[in-house]
Amino acid sequence: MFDNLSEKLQRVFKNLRGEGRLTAENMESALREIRVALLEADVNFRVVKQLIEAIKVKAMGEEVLTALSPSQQVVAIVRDEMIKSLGSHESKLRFANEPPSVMLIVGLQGSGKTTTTGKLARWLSKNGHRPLLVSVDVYRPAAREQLRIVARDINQPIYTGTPEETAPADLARSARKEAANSGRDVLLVDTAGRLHIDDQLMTELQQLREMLSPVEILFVADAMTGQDAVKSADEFHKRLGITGIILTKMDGDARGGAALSIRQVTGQPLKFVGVGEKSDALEVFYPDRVASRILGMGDVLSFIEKAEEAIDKRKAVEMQRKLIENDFTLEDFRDQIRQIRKLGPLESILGMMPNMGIMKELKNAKIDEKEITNVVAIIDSMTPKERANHMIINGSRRRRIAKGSGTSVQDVNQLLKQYSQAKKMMKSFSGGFLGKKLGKLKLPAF
Ligand SMILES: Nc1nc2c(ncn2[C@@H]2O[C@H](COP(=O)(O)OP(=O)(O)OP(=O)(O)O)[C@@H](O)[C@H]2O)c(=O)[nH]1
Ligand SMILES: [Mg+2]
Repeated sequence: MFDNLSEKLQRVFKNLRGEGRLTAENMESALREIRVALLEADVNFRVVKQLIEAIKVKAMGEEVLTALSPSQQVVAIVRDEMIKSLGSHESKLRFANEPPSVMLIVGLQGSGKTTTTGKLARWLSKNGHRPLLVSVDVYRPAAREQLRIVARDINQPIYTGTPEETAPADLARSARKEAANSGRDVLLVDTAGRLHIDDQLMTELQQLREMLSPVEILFVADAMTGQDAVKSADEFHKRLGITGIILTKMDGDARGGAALSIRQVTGQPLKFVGVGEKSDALEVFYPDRVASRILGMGDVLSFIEKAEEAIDKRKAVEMQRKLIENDFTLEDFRDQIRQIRKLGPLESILGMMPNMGIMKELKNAKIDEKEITNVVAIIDSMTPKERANHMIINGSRRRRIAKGSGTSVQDVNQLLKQYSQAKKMMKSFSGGFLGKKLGKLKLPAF
């Protein structure tokens, strides 16, 4: 996400660095370029105007022009102003004093409401809540079935209604009763979408709001639709009063404009972003991290959070011990590869690393997922003895392993070489400074 915008801004900053000294003139031209980059990223023009004004006032100040490294200061100013327009700090979900907290999920057709309802339920249950789901989309025949499948996949309960309950209000009312009776503290209500905002839909949503007094009315918007997402959020807010926004499909090549404008235009906070189709592809929206990502500074914190969720802590500690005792076998090597895979496709992990925006070459050096599968297959084809001590793997064993894993002897040789190198590298890590650092992060030093 934000690749293009991020690249353009980095170019502006790089040019500024090349200038050596900042003058009113080169600042003007940098600001012009930043403005164009933002507009091209589909950021709302009023928001661009405000941003540029604020950046200008600060960047043209005496302090910056005489500072030692003015270009860095400009980066910092742009970042600060971006954070401001993104909302300054994360905006937590609200909960009712008396459960169940009802949350209405609303938005236009296909924006990702049903998918997001499932993601939210998963997120809530991972964060100590007990959600119940219900779909009140009675118009599209498959809609309720879709949420039922989503709920089953994430292993969360859903209220499916009785044959008599054919109206949204009836379904919602019974679902709330069910939540209260079964000790569920959050009721997520997936609503119907329309191609355009129409009166019938709005009336229905207003009725649901009156009846349920939701603590949250979350507007789900498709980031790929850029300014249209901002416009419809604004209109929903005027007619219904939304309490937060979830931007979906941020994994696509959305230009970032919606993220940068939606808060300013609606006055309502972004709470989450959707970054994929799977149920775990939901991230809490942190303005400072997103601003860093836009400016190509990476998002190391999101990465660490993701890693911590995926990596089995107990295993990580055990791995640490093995590293220190230099007792790291091929079996451990395989485990580590598996754990890293749990983080998701390697490309999306790389995208979160600092500077990856600029290091296009690295991204283009396509990471071969198949190669990883091969590595696991090769190690699987070894005997436990071989895994414990790679030194015994001679020529005939290598041929057998290649055959067993459907790979070639060269593949086996290469893997053994990689393993020896990793082992050597880890040995030097585990003793020194890096070893301690990695230990703290509980990340396997792969
Ligand atoms: N890549 C990506 N796809 C998403 C994301 N969120 C939703 N989708 C996809 O968007 C499509 C529509 O999602 P739904 O959840 O059915 O949308 P909806 O708003 O419930 O649609 P209606 O009920 O028809 O109004 C599906 O193919 C989802 O997989 C996301 O964050 N990233
Ligand atoms: Mg739906």
